[in-house]
Amino acid sequence: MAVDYRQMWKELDMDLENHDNLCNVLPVAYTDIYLMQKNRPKAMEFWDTVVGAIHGIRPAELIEAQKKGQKVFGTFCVYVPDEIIIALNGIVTGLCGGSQFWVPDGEKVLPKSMCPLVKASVGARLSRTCPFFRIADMYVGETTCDGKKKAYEILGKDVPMYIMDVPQMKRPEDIVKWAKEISLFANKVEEVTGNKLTIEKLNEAIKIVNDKRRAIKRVYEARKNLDVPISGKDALLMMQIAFFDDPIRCAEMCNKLADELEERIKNGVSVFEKGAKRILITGTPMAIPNWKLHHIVESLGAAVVCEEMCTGTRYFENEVKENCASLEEAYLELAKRYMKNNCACFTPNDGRIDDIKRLAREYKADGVIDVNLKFCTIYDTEGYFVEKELKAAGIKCLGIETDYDDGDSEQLKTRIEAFIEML
Ligand code: BJ8
Repeated sequence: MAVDYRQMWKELDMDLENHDNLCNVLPVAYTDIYLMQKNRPKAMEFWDTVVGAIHGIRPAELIEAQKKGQKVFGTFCVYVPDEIIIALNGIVTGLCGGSQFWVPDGEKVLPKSMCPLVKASVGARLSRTCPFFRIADMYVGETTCDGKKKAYEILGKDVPMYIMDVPQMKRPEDIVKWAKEISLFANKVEEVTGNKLTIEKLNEAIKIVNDKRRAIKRVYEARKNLDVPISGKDALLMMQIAFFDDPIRCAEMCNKLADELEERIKNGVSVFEKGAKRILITGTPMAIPNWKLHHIVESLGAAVVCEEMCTGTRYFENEVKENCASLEEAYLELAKRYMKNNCACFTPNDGRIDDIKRLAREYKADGVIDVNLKFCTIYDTEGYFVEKELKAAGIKCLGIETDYDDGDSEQLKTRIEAFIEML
């Protein structure tokens, strides 16, 4: 029997009427985009259940944990080290908004010429229609792009907000600075949770997060195979939910999915027609429920085999050294790992171009789509190098700009179809 979460949402002071509007659109979109796919891995049933009650199951778990004294930290970026929060018995939940539904509420306080991810995140909070934004005891922001920095000032008027100062370059002194910033963050999380950080606890948390990375990596490894055992859409969904789920359960479910995919590979099972063109997508992150581009690409018969983005390889590649001897060593090791993320907010950011070329090779991509969320200046500008360098390497690339609205879907379809035909 379906559980009724209305009382929980009421207690979270959500706008129930408006939330109903959101709840009415999601299942229709999910059925069209996900459930109509043929030959999906059976293990995806877990993610179907999660999405089926996305504002119910996990929020209820978080509230239960809060009743037992745990604190929930909402984050917006893959530079924030989950390990610190987990080591202090806190819970991490992603907060990036991926739905057009929240954009108009964001636009009430933000310029229209801001990226939809920021507008949707602020809109989700201000419209009181996302339980995760209601539950989090503290939001953790970071100094990445200008839009986020300014939006955090607005959110910070509404909820307790802590900002991590991310360096803009990757010189050795920047890594040391980031290690210091991580130690300051640890102090803050200690204060909020009332717990004391020890190296034993931090080592345990490092292992938990590495295990999660390894499990997700197994799923991605399976996508390198010529018979692709999982659609890009399903892999993206697994990634998106990883930002919200309990890390141990996440690893368990991803490993289970990977087992099935490896079995499929042995049996030559593919979810795509033979000869389907293989596409690597790079660019700005795709927060749930932003499935737009994957859906368009795969509806045209091509296979998305990899995402070089924060909802993709940047989330799980590179592990943190385990079994550190002291907190200082662990902070430095965390800093080293997190600074291997290649976000366009860094200058220079050549590592990202190298990654795209490497991943295109590893995943045997026939072409790359560089996607930019409208008004994201940093990724838009970096697109110049992405296209130039890929061209020089003989890799076909299509640069596109889009947002959460479906208004440009037909136009995108035409461009992407022409690109796929040309591959
Ligand atoms: S590490 S990509 S998660 S900052 S799309 S809000 S950059 S204007 S999300 Fe990001 Fe961290 Fe970088 Fe990843 Fe700004 Fe661009 Fe919007 Fe963006």
